[in-house]
Amino acid sequence: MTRTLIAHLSPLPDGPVEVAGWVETVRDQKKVQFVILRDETGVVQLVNPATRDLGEDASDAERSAAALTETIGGLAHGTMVRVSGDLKHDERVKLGGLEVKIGSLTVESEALPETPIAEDSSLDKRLDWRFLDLRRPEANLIFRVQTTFEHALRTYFVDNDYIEIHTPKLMASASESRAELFELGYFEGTAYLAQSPQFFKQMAQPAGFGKVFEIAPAFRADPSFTSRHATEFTSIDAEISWVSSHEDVMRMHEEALAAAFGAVVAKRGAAIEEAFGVELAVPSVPFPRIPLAEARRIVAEGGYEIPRADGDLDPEAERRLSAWVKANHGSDFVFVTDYDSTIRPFYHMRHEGDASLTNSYDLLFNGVEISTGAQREHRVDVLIEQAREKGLEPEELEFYLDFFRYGVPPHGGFGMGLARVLMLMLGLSSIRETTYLFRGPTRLTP
Ligand code: AMO
Repeated sequence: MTRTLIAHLSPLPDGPVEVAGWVETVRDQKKVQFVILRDETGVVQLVNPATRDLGEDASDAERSAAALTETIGGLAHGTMVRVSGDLKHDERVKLGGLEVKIGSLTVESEALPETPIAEDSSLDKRLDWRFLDLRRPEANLIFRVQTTFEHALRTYFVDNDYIEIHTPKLMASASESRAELFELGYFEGTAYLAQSPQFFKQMAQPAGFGKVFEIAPAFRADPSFTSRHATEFTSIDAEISWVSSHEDVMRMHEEALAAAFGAVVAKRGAAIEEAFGVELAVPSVPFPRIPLAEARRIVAEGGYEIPRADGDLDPEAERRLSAWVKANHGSDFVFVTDYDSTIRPFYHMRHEGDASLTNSYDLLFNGVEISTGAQREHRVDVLIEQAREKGLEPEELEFYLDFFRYGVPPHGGFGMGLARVLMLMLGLSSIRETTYLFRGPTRLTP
């Protein structure tokens, strides 16, 4: 008989079934035993009439029933078992109105009797035992939501004629700030882990690919221990040709997000509300757009002083701006646009006629930055000048600068952290919860 997933038991008629999963609890009573069995889809109650204290003249059937009783009585939490039995619908059973009467039970893999984590374990301890932590249905749901979200994004990109690319994660130079660069020995020389597919997704533009996307790891040697930073994270990147400004990028970005949220709400909305108490809505587009200068004003008028008046919004300012946007525009999302060129990388295009501002944006969702996007500078002479201004040596960037010497369409794109989107979507407090295996300054295992 083939195994039935626990969530698929309910519509089946009473009769023989096989289920498999891990033991949550055993209630071993004198005359009857109950096992709560969980698999990746749900829980079901198993029942076995106990057979004990056999006399000398017990039959073979009685002896095997007694052996089954003993096995069940000794099952530790987490033990993986396969069970054949009889499904019976019974309204009196609190757990889903059904139970399986055990016919035979095979222990496939025993668990040690003491589970190393409990419900009240610290997040760090849970991450030490991530494979056990992930057995929680809420944790399982996070990654089902992630799957739906990513799938919907991919569908959006594919339906809109994007090409999916896979760019190398070993690089000869930095692509973002040099301060956050992982360096590693590479035969006789040095290589760096890609901080972003920035240069290579841009390369797809002179390559004539038009629209590209990538969902892949990015690495940052960021020593911080905040709830939103990891040293390795999954980055969702897109880059498109023939944009007139960052407005074209934002339009594509919000459309992709609305489509992906739509899919998550439709497929997982009810489960999300039940597990996390979050009533997820499909965001309406366009998202509000607020130039950074105005965002700073709004935050200042609200009584908060940004640490560096000409710098980026800090986390508190992001929270305050998002609260203002929610109150005044009813949106959980906001594009903060037109960043000063002093706080943007050399490859961002600057405003025509005002080089102090860039054609760029950050996207905030529920108070936290989830993405950066921009139109890129595609005029090679301007690009070289901007690189020099940022203290970069054009010689180090020759391979990148070559992309702009043989014809390149105006282009732009964005990078977005997957774990951050999920954290904010589900109202969780750290990307450690929404990353399958978190990597930080002091965490390289499991
Ligand atoms: P940026 O550096 O702003 O832009 O990164 C884009 C998005 O990636 C996520 N992110 C991170 N997530 C977890 N841990 C980190 N250490 C981390 N660093 C970044 C955030 C962030 O908004 N090349 C540009 C994008 C572009 O212009 O296309 C870039 O990488 O969600």
